[in-house]
Amino acid sequence: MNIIRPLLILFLPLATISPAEAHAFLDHASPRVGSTVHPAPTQVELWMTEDLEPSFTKIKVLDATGAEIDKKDAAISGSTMVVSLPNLPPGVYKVVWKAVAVDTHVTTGDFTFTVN
Ligand SMILES: [Cu+2]
Repeated sequence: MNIIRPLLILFLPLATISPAEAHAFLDHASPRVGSTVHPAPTQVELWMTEDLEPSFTKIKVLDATGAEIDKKDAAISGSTMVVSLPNLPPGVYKVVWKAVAVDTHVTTGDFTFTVN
């Protein structure tokens, strides 16, 4: 038991991130997470770590009041999702995403970017 316990602690984290359990997480985004950009972007694009199930994957861009300001034309292809933006005045915007990987696992996340 004295030997087995440390071994379990060592190998458990490796088991939970095996490829079969891979979920779609955000790899990188344009505009970049937390960035300040000028001029205002015309779209937000997310590159995920896994291929996405288009019918259930969602991306929204919200203004500081929480109102959705994207053009609701989200397009999902492979592991990327993109949505168009109107002319954005300076301010802080929040990107909210829900990704359903082709293995049906759901992940969600959000980040902000600033237009100045
Ligand atoms: Cu998964």
